[in-house]
Amino acid sequence: MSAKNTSPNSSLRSPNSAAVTLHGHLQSLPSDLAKLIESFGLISLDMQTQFPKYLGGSSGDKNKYGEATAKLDNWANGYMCDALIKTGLVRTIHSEELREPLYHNDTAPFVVTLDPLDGSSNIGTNNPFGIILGIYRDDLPQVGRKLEAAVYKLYGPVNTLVYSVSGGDGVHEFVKHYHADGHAEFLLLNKNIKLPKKGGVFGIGANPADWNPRFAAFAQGLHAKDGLKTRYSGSFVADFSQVLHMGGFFSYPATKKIPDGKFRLYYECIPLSFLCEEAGGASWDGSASGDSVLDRIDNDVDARTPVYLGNKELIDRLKKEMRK
Ligand code: AFP
Repeated sequence: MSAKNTSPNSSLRSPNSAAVTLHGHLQSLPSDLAKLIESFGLISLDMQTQFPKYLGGSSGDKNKYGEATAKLDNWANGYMCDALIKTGLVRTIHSEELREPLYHNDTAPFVVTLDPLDGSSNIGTNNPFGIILGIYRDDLPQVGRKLEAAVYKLYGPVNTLVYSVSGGDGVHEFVKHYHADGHAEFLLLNKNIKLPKKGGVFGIGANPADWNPRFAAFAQGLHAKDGLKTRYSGSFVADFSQVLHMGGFFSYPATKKIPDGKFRLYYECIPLSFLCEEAGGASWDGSASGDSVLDRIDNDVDARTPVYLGNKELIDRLKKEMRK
């Protein structure tokens, strides 16, 4: 069977000058939340102009996971943390690249989780990478269901921002647009995005030789039975963006070597699972109880988790096939 549905449900195009701005779109939200999401967007625009200065491989340091960090990882983390603190809206920052949480202002309304540069191994090859932000009102640890909003930035051929808020009206995508006078702004590109009913692509990390045989059989079926195309970029944000627009499946599974998975529950998996579920998809943390990633309870903010997300029908089928 050949792939039938690889054209995205929603797509990149040039917004017209009457398009809704991110600022305008956020006005229905509580003003503190609107300001934090907008500030994050503006900070990410400033950051991009400086990326070329911080290329050049490894920083020589390791992060709390024992992984070598790139120069751009460390710079992006410092820049984003400083700028978020300056908004006055952030009480605590938990970052993938900070050994300890950054406590700042007891009276500020939000606690955030940050992956300041998701997909660092793509820097050297000029492939896409992004930033992932989770926003909470209460202190962490918390189950993902308590998330107030999730936002991701994707630096691809163009620069996009995708957000959704709890109890809001879906997942919305904005694109960086240059006005005639040269100033840049985010304009609405796709409103209330839903995963297409029939998936188009799938991406799976880790060494296939280490996959659980039942999971390997499921993955083979995605190709052979469902006609999905394989796409794996090395950046969770970029891979998730494909699933969001084209439908399908993404996983970094539990394996023999990494039974707890590789991805970080709070910094990566909760925000992107939240966006997936808000867009009509589903997520699973690999647990026998069949929990969504958003219901996983882990008191360690630095914890890892297996992650499986995408079209609900595929996640349901995977759970069933793993139980056989
Ligand atoms: P960081 O760049 O934030 O360290 O995360 C990268 C990542 O967790 C995720 O974004 C990628 O999809 C994945 O690792 C790539 O892992 P592999 O290189 O093992 O495929």
